[in-house]
Amino acid sequence: MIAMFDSGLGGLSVWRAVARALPDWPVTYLADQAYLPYGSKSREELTERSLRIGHFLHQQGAALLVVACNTATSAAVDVMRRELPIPIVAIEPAVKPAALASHSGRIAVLATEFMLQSARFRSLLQRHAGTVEVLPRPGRGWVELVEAGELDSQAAKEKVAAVVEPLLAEHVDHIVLGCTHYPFLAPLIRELVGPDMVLDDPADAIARRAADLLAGMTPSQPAGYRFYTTDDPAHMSDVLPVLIGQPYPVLHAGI
Ligand code: DGN
Repeated sequence: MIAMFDSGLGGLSVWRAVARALPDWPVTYLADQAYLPYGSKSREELTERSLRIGHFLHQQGAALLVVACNTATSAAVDVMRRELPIPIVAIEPAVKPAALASHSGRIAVLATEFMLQSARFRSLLQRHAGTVEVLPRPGRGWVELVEAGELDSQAAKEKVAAVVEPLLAEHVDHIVLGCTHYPFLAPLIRELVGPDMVLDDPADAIARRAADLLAGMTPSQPAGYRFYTTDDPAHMSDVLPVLIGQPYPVLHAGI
């Protein structure tokens, strides 16, 4: 089985891509909603949660772990790779493809405060931004909107505009969606930026990487999707159809 986790429901933007690319594989998704938001936690807390979740999912039979949370990657991916006996595919903001493709030489990266202040993000910029100027911007309030399944409300429009409108005068030609919650707000971003702005979402690249690592392996369980939350399953069940178009039962993980 392919296991995935995020602080909440944002990683479902990666789940969509993985489920599409690997239809024969069962996928188990865990939302650590009892500890959301990750953006305001310490590195120690994020490492502790990521390892606990990784061990839980490994015990459930994971052949591969997808870290569908940029913030968890930035805090804990090295420790996870050392401690967990399964391959790990970890999402990171798509700075490299955006910098390579930018014509204006200016790109924006939207992510959590934690991610934007992390050493891993600085290193990502040093390795891949080249001569491109990078404008880092936190998507304040966006995670909460997606968690509530509020993708089109007046409040959602205002919170998205507060971050995106100031970018319009900055001559950026790419907006990197560096938090897995943000692709669910892409339609609102698109309304503001028009058709020519590129919105970089690494979900499909993550799915391709997972497919490469699993090539030649056969799943030991039948295909199908399982969802866990560390918080109230009723809330996640209500929001799932808004985000992925269909309902699924949600189990509680007491970890
Ligand atoms: N979805 C997470 C990410 O990609 O960084 C973070 C959400 C959060 O908990 N702040």
